[in-house]
Amino acid sequence: MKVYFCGSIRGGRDDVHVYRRIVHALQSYGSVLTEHVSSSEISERGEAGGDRAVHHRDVDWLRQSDVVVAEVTQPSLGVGYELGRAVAMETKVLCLFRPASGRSLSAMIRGAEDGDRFVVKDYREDEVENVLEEFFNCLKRT
Ligand code: 6K6
Repeated sequence: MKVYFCGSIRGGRDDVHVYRRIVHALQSYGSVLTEHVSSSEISERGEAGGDRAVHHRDVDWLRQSDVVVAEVTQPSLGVGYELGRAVAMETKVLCLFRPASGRSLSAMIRGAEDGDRFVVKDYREDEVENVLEEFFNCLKRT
């Protein structure tokens, strides 16, 4: 299974430790095409290389993916864009949001929840492995 993980880069890197934990857990379900998003080597300025190349490579990976998992607590234009593209491709999406952050999730993400292809899950950081296990178990049954 190919998994596309989304997390904020230029939107801010405060949650990179959470991304690392999620990517580590995701690797037990399949191959994570965007492991670099969880790397502390990538700063808010992003990795080296042109923006166009990054965009085209990432959209290509999105097309190849069986499932998209996004950590959406830190708002990010890029993550929102990837989620919109994933919906258009009819790819299964899991959005993970931490209410303990004190933030309020965009209505365009929360409101896209359909309990099937687009799932939004509120969680605490220490629950993330269980949340992913439940999601991938359900995915296997569909
Ligand atoms: C390009 C040139 C210099 O820096 C960059 C940025 N590097 C990126 N590399 C890989 N993926 C990226 C990059 N920038 C954004 N993304 C994708 O968008 C990732 O898959 C993230 O999920 C999402 C983050 O978007 P922003 O808007 O927070 O950066």
